[in-house]
Amino acid sequence: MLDAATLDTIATQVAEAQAAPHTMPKLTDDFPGLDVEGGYDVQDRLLARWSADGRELIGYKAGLTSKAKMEQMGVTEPSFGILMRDFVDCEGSVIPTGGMIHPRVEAEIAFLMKDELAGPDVTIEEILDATEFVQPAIEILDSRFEKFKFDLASVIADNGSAARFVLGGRPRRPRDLDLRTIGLVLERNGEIAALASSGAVLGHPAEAIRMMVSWLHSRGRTLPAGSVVLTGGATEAIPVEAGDAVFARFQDMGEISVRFA
Ligand code: 0L1
Ligand code: MG
Repeated sequence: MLDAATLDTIATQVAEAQAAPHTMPKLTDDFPGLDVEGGYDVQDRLLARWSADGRELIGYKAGLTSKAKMEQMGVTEPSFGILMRDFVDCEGSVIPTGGMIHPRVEAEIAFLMKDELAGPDVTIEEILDATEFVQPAIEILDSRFEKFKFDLASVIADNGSAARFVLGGRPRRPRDLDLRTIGLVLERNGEIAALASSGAVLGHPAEAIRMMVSWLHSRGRTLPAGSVVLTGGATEAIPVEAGDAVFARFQDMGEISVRFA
């Protein structure tokens, strides 16, 4: 376990790599004592700094929740991260890549919560009861690690590679859909880049929220009413560059498009 001063130093390195985007070696190279809990301690420090700067926490992301993503990244458990209001882009936006290192996109199902969830063991039924809407999302990831070489502790400290996200399509009541079998198609420049079913996310995307609430509980927190939750990409993440147009189709939930400039 790392001491508070070392965790502060890591948080400074991560915050700088995110703010004036540049790559860094995976954090465990320089800080071999960094473990998963330490990664979340770094996230807490990022949140404290961003909140002090007037930035607003609006929700949480689960990442690495599908087998495809776990295999792509060489990890065996999901990660969680924080979502700030200034990460949001509007549907149809033109997103500048200038402020990113190596952006990648993934299609995921977002949950908009109407009630708080708390405790070590909420059920899928309780999660569906607490959900106002489910909605299509595109997450734009930007890992700050050189050549995508990282481990779970490092990626957690980098807030799960969070950069931007877009909500779109049609908000739907969660019980009006079978959330295990929604087909997702991710297109880049008119070509199909990835296909998946929503059940690729832990069998049911609400399972990512079940694990998230348990993680929040372990850190003395809850999932507040009003939160946006990204449940994790069902496919692997697809690289994008300036000029690319990305279109994500979600069965019975509508579509989202974004362009990169
Ligand atoms: O949202 C996520 O699945 C987190 C992924 C973290 C690793 C990556 O940069 O792909
Ligand atoms: Mg994601």
